[in-house]
Amino acid sequence: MAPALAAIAALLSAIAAPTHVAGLELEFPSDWFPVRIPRVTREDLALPGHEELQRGGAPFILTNALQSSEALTDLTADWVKRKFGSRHADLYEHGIRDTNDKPVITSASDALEFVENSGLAGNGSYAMVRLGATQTAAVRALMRPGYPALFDSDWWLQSCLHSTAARDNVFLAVAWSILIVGSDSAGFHLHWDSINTGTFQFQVAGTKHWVVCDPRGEESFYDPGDIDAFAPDLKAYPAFREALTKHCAHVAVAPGEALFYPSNWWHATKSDGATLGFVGRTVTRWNHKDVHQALRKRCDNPAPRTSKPPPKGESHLAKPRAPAAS
Ligand SMILES: O=C(O)CCC(=O)C(=O)O
Repeated sequence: MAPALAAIAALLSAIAAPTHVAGLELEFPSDWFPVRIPRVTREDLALPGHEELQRGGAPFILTNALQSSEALTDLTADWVKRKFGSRHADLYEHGIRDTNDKPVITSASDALEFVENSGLAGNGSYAMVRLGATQTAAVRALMRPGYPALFDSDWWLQSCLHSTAARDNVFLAVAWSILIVGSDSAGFHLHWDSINTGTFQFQVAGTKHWVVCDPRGEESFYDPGDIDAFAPDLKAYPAFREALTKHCAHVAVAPGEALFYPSNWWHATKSDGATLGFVGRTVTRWNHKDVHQALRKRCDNPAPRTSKPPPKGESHLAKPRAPAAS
């Protein structure tokens, strides 16, 4: 074949070939997920030219987030049980596939035990252990050196909430800081996080797949929980093709890495193997006014967080629903 024809044939076959995601047996058409999320080291992040990332203005992956820290060896499910076993955890027995998956509130020990056993049975479940300010500090201590300044907004909370008890209340009420333990294939449906913070997740164990979508495309995202972002039903949700081909990224975050995304970015996840992550929220120059407003609004109008009104006929005496995880 003439070289020009061979080049065109190679190009056409590259365009037609689906992108194979190892491990999860996921295959995506090659025109999906055009958004690129930069991968940077801690050293890169500090360099001039990375100001937008340093300030939390765009998503990125920190590739050596846990390098030389104790977290990779010491922050295990057993450590979580030993340190925080008697704290409350939200157990999602089937993961969080849509907004109907509600948590069972139980002890962290029982939740982690459930997740371990569900992994052995081949089912994806999630345990989320909400941490107060003191527990968060204990986890962060395992992540030094090199904990990025962007992921620490204690200074902001301390300037508004003067006691540890008040900060703990906010931490627990809005899931400011959580340990999230999943079994293979556990995931979270496509959604955005409440109260407008930026969010980061350190991947401590296992690999987690993420679909991360720019909110400028949210007209095509439908409602949180409608779409399985890893296997979307484009017949039922045709506008989501626009999301897939223009506004979303797919990334796999490996142990030792951390993903950051700014406020309002939509995201969905799937665990590849057993996973353990440390999730935190953060306040940046882009979002601090909105976070302040959102927290005030919650204090002025402390209503239960339900995305939908109760079905007709549901008794007002029905068991209250636990708040959603994020
Ligand atoms: O880790 C996950 O599976 C999802 C976490 C998440 O979506 C969140 O923290 O908002």
